[in-house]
Amino acid sequence: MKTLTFILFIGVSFWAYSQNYQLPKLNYDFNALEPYIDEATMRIHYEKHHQAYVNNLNKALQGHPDANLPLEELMKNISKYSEAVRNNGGGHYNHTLFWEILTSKKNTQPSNALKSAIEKQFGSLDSLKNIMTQKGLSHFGSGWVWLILNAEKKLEVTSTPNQDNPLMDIVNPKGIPILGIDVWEHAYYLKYQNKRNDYLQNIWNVINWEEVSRKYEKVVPKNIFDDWIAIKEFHKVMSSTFHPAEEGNLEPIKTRSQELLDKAKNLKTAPIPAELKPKVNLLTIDKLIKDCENVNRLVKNKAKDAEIIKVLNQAHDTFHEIIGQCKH
Ligand code: MN3
Repeated sequence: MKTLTFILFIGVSFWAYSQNYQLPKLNYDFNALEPYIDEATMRIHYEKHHQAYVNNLNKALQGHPDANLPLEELMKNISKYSEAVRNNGGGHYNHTLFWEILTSKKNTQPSNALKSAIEKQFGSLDSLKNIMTQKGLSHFGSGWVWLILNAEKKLEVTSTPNQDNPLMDIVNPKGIPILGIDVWEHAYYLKYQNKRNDYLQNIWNVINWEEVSRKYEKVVPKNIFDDWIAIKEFHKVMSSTFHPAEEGNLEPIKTRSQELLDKAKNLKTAPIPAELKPKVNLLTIDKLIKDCENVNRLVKNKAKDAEIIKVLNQAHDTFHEIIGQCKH
């Protein structure tokens, strides 16, 4: 009996070991994306198509020394591997990302950082949706439409054939995908038949912008100035007075010392973003206000330039102390 248990144990372990790549858990029910993506499509797409990519990838890499590599690593050097690894590894990666960026939650929105990057690159969120929809419509045959961060970490809309993706070394332009739309017929045909346009219009109702934002911020770390408006405004005045002063031009600080002080005081009265609140030491903000009062007083009293520079330096150091606190 013991021997049998042991053999079973070895058997099961070996089976588990050989299944290096696994179907990821779906965070919602098959019917959660109705009516935009129907239950039957979701079930077949996930249980049959995605499962087949996983199984075939495991088969294609059986006994291969790279059979345990993280999926992203495989993608980056995909030219080293067989066609089967390319198609099924790509299929596994692409669908894993696809499930993550879909949600039943209504009206999710891009974070401030992603929103401003989208507006900078495409004008507006609506115009990005349009560009991606058009890209999907004009893509011939099976493939994917992507929102990527390219080599310059700028947002770009691209498409790839079959199960290729922008991480692959054979794809141009390369980048890190933060949103991918499956335009294979298996993604929409049961509900939409040949009407790819209707599918592409409707999918925006179930895009998880919170998850897309997380993916964006993994690549482009958040700048504290994005959310803390008061420090952004203080920084504007500080940098356009301090840097000229460093080069011997005190005109800006002499005309704006009152403004600098007001912006410092504003740090105390305007709200600090919730995630930064526990980090920022309010005593340091008091210190900054004091430093700026000193600068302003010396300017008003027409003190010597050297004295003004000395206190302005102090204010600049205190400002960086606050920035440092935010980063820890
Ligand atoms: Mn698919």
